[in-house]
Amino acid sequence: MIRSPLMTVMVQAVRKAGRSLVRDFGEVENLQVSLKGPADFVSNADRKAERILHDELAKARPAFGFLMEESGEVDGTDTAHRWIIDPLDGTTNFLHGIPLFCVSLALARDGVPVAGVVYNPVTDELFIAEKGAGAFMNDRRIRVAARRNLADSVISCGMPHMGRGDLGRFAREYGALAPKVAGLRRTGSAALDLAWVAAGRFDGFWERDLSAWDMAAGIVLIREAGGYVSDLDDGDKILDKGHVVAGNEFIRRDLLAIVRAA
Ligand code: 2AM
Ligand code: CA
Repeated sequence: MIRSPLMTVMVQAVRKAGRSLVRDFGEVENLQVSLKGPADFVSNADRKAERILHDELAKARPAFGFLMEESGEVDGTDTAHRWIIDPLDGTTNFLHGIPLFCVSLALARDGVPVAGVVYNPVTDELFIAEKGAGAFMNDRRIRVAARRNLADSVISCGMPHMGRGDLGRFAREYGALAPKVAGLRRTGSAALDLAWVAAGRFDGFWERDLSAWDMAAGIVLIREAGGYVSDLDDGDKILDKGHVVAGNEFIRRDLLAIVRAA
């Protein structure tokens, strides 16, 4: 496949950040001895990866703005274009030596995500999509799964923890879905979940209380993989509202109906 100049820039930046994360991931196990050590080490790994992404992207497109998990917003002179960056999605997994985390990078044009890259540097799986150009994993075209029935579907989700979110509501949603699906999963990385829906590994996904950087790249991936993604009010304000439901046409619709009724 031929990558656009924009996608080439994005992939280079994400791979460079990924190399830094993998080096640090290799050190995590050695740090498990002290309690505070690993957390500090991981937030340092996170900031280092973000700096790499920022510097690479600023060099290639000096006018674009930024929205970054660690450093917040940086306005660009080009007000239409903004990078949305999560340098390490799945931080808790990283901290625990679980190889389920990724770099998530999106470009938004006038607030709408138009290009997305999700990269798991441990498995070297690179998910990329640009509006109108399809979605790919390691240069092979990906599509959302074709299953039409929840009963055959594996659905991923995010759950409230550490006192955040509405645990009671999540318990009702989970309770309503569990008897109706082939399997429920929770990986700990929303960006990876969305990429896996795009690749047809998960049939659907829903989560509340997310941030724009967890979802922006995944939204492009799902849409370009022929899938559907909305907020939990069945609208388009995913990034503003911070909740999301995704799947193919049928699974997203049925998943949304059950979650909303729960
Ligand atoms: P993170 O790994 O970058 O923190 C898992 O349910 C998802 O929730 C992950 O994408 C994770 O992103 C995100 N998450 C975890 N803790 C969070 C917090 N305190 N605030 C917002 N999102 C969080
Ligand atoms: Ca995140």
